[in-house]
Amino acid sequence: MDLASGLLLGLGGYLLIVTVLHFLFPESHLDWSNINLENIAMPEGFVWGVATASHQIEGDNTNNWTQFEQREGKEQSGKACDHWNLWAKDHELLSELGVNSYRFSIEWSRIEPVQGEWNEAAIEVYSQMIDSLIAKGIEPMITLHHFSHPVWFEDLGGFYNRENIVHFQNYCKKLFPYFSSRVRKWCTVNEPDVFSIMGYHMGMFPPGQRSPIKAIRVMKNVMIAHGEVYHELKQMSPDSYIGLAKNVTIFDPYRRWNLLHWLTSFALNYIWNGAIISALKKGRMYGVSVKQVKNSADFIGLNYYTHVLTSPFLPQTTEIDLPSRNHETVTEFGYPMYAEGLDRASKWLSKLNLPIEITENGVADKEDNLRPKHLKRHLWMIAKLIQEGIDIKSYYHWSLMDNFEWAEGYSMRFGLYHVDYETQTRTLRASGKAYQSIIKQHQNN
Ligand code: IFM
Repeated sequence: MDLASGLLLGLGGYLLIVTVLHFLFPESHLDWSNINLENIAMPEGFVWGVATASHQIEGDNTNNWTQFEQREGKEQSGKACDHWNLWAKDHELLSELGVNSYRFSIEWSRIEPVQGEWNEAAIEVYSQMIDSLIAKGIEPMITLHHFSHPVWFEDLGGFYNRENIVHFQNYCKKLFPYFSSRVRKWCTVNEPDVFSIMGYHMGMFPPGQRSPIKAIRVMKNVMIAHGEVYHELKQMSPDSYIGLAKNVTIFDPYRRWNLLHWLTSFALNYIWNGAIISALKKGRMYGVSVKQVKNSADFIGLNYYTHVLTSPFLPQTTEIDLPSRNHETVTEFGYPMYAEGLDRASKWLSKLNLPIEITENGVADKEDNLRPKHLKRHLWMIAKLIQEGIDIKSYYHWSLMDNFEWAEGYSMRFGLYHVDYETQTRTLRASGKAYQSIIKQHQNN
């Protein structure tokens, strides 16, 4: 074969591969102008919720995050939404919205501020919160670890050291019996993927490290912690409904004709998503056994925000606009609004044969220009998925109110309620009214 024929053959083979990939892994985009977003119909029994997390709203915490904020000279979380004092009023906001479930997290650093010393007063406050929700007809869903933990745990090396997992187990086992007769729904951990990649590879979360190898080790350990806690809590209360909240970010090749972009997307999809699914399904992750993770969930929580267009030049920070398709709207966080990805993420998670709870979905949008449309597109997508037979039980909007958005501080506003941090006034946004009215329509049907 001469050089020209060889080159032609190579080119033909390359084109064949990218064409096959293109059709095997389509990146769906809908023409939203032809879709009636005013007609969202969820089945009876669908759960309407909102979500928050302790460190983002409570205020005056002392944990790995406050330590990091000070050490790195970041914006301080400070009083946040002062929810620790204002929670009863915030529960009224939940009633005003009409939600029938509320996902929030318990701050481990309040429960066990010093290793082995339990703060009964803090447990009592959470207990009162639970009673208040139940009295309002709002079912609590509790997250046990949402990015923040005690300083002593961080100083021991946190989830980087496998031998520290037992401390997380002790905290969960201590807390659970106080609430398990009143609370059925539990998330062990929130977003093991974001927690480990942002903290150990991107350096934007505590402990601010930059090593992909460390990030993978931490993700594996967090999943082991989830598995251990799942089995222990199920033994204590078999009727509990326990899962974890998984952030599914979809990685699509930026240039669909570029094999390197495809390869990057496959690698990232595996590291971020595939490894966790494999852990839950097969008890294996990154080529090693994590047997306690196999079958360790009664549901899978899906936190869905966007897709990321990949090339080998990966961004090393979230503080830039990521690439997007020309027709896509870029949100304030710098990533595109892509409700079609919720369809793809849910169908892909449905391989686990578990009920799906949409434990988070929302958008940073100060002026609330995009949020009403964002909310309706995602709800429309869920209704479609349910009609197609995907077992989605609930939708928890992120977030009830503006709050401390981690590395981005207070600059990103995700709330259905606007928060004035000076006066701690909450004001319902147009998107909040839209959600309220969709919930009401369903209650009247
Ligand atoms: O605010 C976060 C939340 O804590 C975890 N999931 C994504 C949200 C928005 O970025």
